[in-house]
Amino acid sequence: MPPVITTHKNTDFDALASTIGAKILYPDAKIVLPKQVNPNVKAFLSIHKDLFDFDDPDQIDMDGVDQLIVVDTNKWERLDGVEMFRDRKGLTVHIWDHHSIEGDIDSSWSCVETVGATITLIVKQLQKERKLITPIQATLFLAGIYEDTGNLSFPSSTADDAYAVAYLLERKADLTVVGKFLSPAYGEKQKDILFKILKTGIREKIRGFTVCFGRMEIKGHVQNLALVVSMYKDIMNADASFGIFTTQNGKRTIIIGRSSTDGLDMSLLMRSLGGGGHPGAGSALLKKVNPDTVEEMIRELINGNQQASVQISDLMSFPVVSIAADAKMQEVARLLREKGCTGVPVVDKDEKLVGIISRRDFKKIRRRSDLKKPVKAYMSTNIRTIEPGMSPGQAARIMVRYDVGRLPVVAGDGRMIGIITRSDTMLYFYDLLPD
Ligand SMILES: [Mn+2]
Repeated sequence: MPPVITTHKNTDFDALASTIGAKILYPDAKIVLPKQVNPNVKAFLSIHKDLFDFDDPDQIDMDGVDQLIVVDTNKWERLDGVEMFRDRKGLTVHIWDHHSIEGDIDSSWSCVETVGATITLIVKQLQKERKLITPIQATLFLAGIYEDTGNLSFPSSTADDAYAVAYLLERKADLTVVGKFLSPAYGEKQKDILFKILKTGIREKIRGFTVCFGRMEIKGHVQNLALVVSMYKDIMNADASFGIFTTQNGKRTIIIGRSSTDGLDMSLLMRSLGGGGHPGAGSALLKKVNPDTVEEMIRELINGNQQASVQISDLMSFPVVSIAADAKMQEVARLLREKGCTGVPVVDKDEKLVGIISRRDFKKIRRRSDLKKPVKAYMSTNIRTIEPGMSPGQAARIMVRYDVGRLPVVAGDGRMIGIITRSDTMLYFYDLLPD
């Protein structure tokens, strides 16, 4: 009996490509696609369907099947049309997947690696077995990698994904076709919604982030709402945007979030609302809620979910070398020499930050006796500081905007509790932090 290849509901390009790729590895297998596929995949299939060998599930004798190949997922609940296999005795299951989250499908063999796309793993195997890939197959496989890795720009992308891309281009993958099917449909409906929320939405500062909220009642099914929310964020030049869409007279509310800052993790935020997603994108579906309440919940989550992501307090150095405001300039000179630094923060008796004194300030010294004068006479009081709960991204932005290499970290009561330098933030961005 032929094996069956299947994949997850709301099939995306990676999932579709992986079924076609798997069919080359398991030539006599039949492909069973879920009923629900993503809109852009549907558009692709409407043109290419005959070129690929899909099977009508009704035409397959499912009773005789003793091997199942699952690609791009490892959870039963994400499959569709293969329920009869769930408790089948003697069924051999192979899994090809790139999701690190553990699923509930027991496999006798699996190829699971955390690469950007499942099709990357399959392409690697095809290459190893020297299987022929046609230009159209190469095009579909490339679309799979590009969609899941954001054209190799998402942090989940790996060298293996890039090698697979190179190989597929060599096999004549067509970038024009890839671009055409990956650029999502932005139509009249989406445009109307975008214009409406641009007009009625609100933009505000929450915990230092620019966040905007757009709300709308929608009728019927609208595709690609996520694209609208993403464009909304870009046009408003915000760190994050939320679309709160109600349907059927408030029976259902879908919340879609997009974030372009590491300080606002959409997957954490949406998980708190019962949904999920990635750090940059997430969504949740709520029943019978007031949009006002939803907005308020999101505000509270943003204000409260600081512990989730890396904060300045995780990166800063402390204790900080500092000097008292009434210390003499000659003491400063000695301290700078000893510590080999270019400047030190100045604090008052209560450890409150009052200024910063650096080598430059010594230029203001005219005669020797000036060295006996107190630091507060020479220090600069125009200081940029940062709060411990802010994100490394915010620190980097302040450093770039004001051209400063170090930021004192000041707690709510004005006490200086640490300092963060350019190299601390660089370490964070280059992932050199110890776990
Ligand atoms: Mn995938």
